[in-house]
Amino acid sequence: MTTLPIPADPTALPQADIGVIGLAVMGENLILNMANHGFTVAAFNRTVSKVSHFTEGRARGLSIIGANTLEELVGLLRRPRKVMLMVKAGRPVEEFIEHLRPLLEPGDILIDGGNSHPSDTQRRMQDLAKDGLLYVGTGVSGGEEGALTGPSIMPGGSPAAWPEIRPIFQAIAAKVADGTPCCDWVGEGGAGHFVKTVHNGIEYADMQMIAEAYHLLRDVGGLSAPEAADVFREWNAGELDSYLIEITADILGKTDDVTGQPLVDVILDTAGQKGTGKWTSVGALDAGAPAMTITQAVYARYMSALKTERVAASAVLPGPAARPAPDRATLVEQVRRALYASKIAAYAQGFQLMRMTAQESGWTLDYGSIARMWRGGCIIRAALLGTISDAFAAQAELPNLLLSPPFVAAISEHQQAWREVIALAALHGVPVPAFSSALAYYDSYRAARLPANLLQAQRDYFGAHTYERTDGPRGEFHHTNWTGRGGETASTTYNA
Ligand code: NBP
Repeated sequence: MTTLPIPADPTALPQADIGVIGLAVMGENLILNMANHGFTVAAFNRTVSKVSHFTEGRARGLSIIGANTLEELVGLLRRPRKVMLMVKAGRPVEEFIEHLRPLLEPGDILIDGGNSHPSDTQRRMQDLAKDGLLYVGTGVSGGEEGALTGPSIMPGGSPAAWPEIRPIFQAIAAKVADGTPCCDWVGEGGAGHFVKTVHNGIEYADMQMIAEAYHLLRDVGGLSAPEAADVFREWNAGELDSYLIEITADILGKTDDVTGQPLVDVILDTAGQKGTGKWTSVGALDAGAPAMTITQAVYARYMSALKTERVAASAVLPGPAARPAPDRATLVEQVRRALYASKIAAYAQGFQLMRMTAQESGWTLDYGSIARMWRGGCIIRAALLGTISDAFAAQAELPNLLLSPPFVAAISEHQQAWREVIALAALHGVPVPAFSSALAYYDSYRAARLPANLLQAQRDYFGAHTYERTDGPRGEFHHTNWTGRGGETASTTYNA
């Protein structure tokens, strides 16, 4: 990291409530949000020219003070000093911590508001505690607009930091209708960044499910983008009410200035990613949590990136014979129901993953509070989160959201359409990996008897991995000499 060798201003007084490093889209807008709420903010950026560009531009006339060096930034801060990093995750965060560490004193607070990996946050918190420094890893969701007008903020780390940063964070966070801020303490160590990671995993699933609904409307129903925009706008007035449905209606209604066609039709069908969906999936695999729909959404982006191969394969691989589609009104309503039911299953997976990881990590997560934090400001904000927060208020230890009475009722009302839409998609050759994995999750979770008895028999057959019997106590393992050629020795039993 290089900073210009401009000396710290010796006349600078410690007058700022917080320092923010990173003047890209998130940092700039968060700083403006803080200043708009009466806080004085010191600002710094690796490329120092961006500091004066900001203070002389968008920040002009506001309580925002530019710093040309880290020393100057630290010198501007009231004690305990609070420094928030809004930079690219990974190496940049590591380097800023290294540079700031000798400049800070015990009790000072370092906050990482980027999308860092929870295990990095956990490690950094433990390491900085050796110098008496408090560390907070916080998820910030809501993109550019949220950062400016009210994001959802999910802080975790050193608990002693929370009373110090709470007034700033809760002031700038989004508020739900009753005024509750979409920001509360999540838990120790990497808990805040973990919850943000799961938020992003759910976001991947939500976006993929919406894309599949659009694909069905387009390729089975024959709807144009503006027609689909009207459908999404209508859906947004009902139980699907959410930010992502709302912006989808806007996107589908937008015309390309160059061609005059719907803009969405001229956008190449390859999706990028910054990795948080993959982290959620890897975390789910590590925790043994079946977050199937979130993982399918990650795979769907990988598949979309194979554009050249897909185009070549489309000329070779046969699809199903053409068949009539249901009438438009029926299709639209069935897809709506399938989308809502799939969404419930995807959120259930995210909350199940959080519960399983929290147990392993020793965190006490408040799931109702997490749902409330996601009700405003963030990308997955949705009316559904109100029902989720109520479900945990009614039963804090709810093992799975699918079991909550309002969701039992919603799925029993929608499941027929859900099944028919997935069958229809298969018959028309339209891939719906998120919809179908969500239904598979639902059907697996409600199955009192899965075919894993056969898997276990196969494992015992070739590897003497033993099995438990339906007519015996749990934990009692048996081995069968299936072929008469094997011995009686069983393999060690463990879960891997
Ligand atoms: P970026 O993720 O694009 O990061 C830009 C900032 O990182 C700039 O200040 C840049 O300094 C600095 N930086 C880079 Br890039 N490489 C650096 C290095 N090697 N050493 C020091 N600084 C370096 O900005 P963003 O989109 O505002 O996101 C900031 C954080 O918030 C990220 O972790 C991101 O994942 C997270 N986030 C983003 C969004 C979003 O919607 N964009 C939403 C939620 C969370 P420079 O100006 O000198 O290049």
